[in-house]
Amino acid sequence: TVLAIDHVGIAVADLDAAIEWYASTFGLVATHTETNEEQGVREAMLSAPGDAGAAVQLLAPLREDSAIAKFLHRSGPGIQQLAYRVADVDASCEALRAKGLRLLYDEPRRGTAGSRINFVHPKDAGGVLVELVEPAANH
Ligand code: CMX
Repeated sequence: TVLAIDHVGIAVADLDAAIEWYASTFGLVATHTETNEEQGVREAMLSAPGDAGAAVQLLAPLREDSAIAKFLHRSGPGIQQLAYRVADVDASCEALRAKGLRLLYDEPRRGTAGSRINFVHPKDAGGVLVELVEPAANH
């Protein structure tokens, strides 16, 4: 069961330039930045000041062979993923597998701020790369 829309992920070429652009254009504030070597990204979570709702996640590639670098080469900058927050990512993956959807990883991997994540293949989710996020606070 989905608890909330956690974030929308946007692929960008230059993280610092994008953080500055979102701040000066829309007034969004970076609340967290992080490097995730396994995912090959530098990332930032942005929110409107005082808003605890869904975040905008900026994703910049660390390496040419990363998913974000491939996305940028194919599609250019833009929305790369939609992330749903779930209470139990293992249970959610099992339920979706039982419906015949392909999950990208056999076991959840580490996402933002120690969360546990997995992805539904975009071809099984209406053309949208869907991320499932179990926040770290649940452990
Ligand atoms: N959204 C929608 N469709 C996408 C997509 C995306 N982000 N990425 C690829 N696709 C489409 C492609 O256009 C392609 O469609 P066609 O066959 O019609 O051309 C199809 O999916 C399959 O493409 P592919 O070349 O087989 O697969 P890719 O090598 O592009 O990999 C994916 C796609 C989703 C498996 C890969 O991006 C992946 O493993 N993603 C998960 C990890 C990730 O995105 N990490 C970065 C974020 C980290 C984080 O959030 O913490």
